[in-house]
Amino acid sequence: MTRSATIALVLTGVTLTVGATACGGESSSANDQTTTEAAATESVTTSEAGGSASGTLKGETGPGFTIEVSQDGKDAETVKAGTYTLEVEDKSAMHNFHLIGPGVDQEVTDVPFVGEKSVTVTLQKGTYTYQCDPHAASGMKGTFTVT
Ligand SMILES: [Cu+2]
Repeated sequence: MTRSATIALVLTGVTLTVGATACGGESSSANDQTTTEAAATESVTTSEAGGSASGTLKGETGPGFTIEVSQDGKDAETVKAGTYTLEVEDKSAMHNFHLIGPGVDQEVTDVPFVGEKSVTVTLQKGTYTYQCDPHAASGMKGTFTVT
């Protein structure tokens, strides 16, 4: 009995010490730091997205030997730099949709794929080429300029 009583006291002491430490300044300051960092990261991300143009681009490949990228229903020729949702509609198992340009080299849909896929792309100033790889040499490609 004496031995288990001692163990119980020791355990209680350890628990109290840990509890006191956790409730002390260390814990709350750690929480404050975490909150501050998270808030900072969020605001940076938001201001970057808000500061540049952003929106949606639509890509279409197939069903014939045609490929295009449009913005607001018009053929995309000039697009502002920023982060975009690129929605690609692949209408044929013969074609793919591949976007190549500064910082981007992405095959959004592969050749056998048919259907829709959405990806996020960050466009920088320069010229981007979208193409169907198997048929790019026969003209199944286009470009747009990012300003
Ligand atoms: Cu093709």
